[in-house]
Amino acid sequence: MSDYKEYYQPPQKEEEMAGKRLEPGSVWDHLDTDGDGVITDSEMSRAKEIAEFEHRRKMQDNEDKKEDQIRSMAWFALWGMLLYPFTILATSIFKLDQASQLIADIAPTYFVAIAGLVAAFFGAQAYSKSKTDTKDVKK
Ligand SMILES: [Ca+2]
Repeated sequence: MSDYKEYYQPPQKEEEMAGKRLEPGSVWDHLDTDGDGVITDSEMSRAKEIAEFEHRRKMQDNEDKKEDQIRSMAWFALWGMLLYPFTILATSIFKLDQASQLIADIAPTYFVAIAGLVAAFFGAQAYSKSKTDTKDVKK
């Protein structure tokens, strides 16, 4: 027991006697949800849960927006593909022979590129769908 007394250092400052305190206007003030001036472990863990939930929701929102963006891009590409022959038709109707020739020259490259883009879109869709499906099964 004498060993214990040798190593034990009683708290010196008044602050240490009173326990840990937050500075006035601390950014962690909001963690004290019941306003009793004490941030308990449960208040801490609840704040952490809320933060994680909000983060998850924000990620889902972002994912949603990204999917919408990709979908509208795929539609735009498909419409471009559908309307491409009509631009050739229109330029030849308006006797813009050079323009229609140039557009026709670009066509092979354009169609391959768009087909690749659309294929990548459907591939990515199928891949992410299969991933979420297996996730659901695991649950
Ligand atoms: Ca509290």
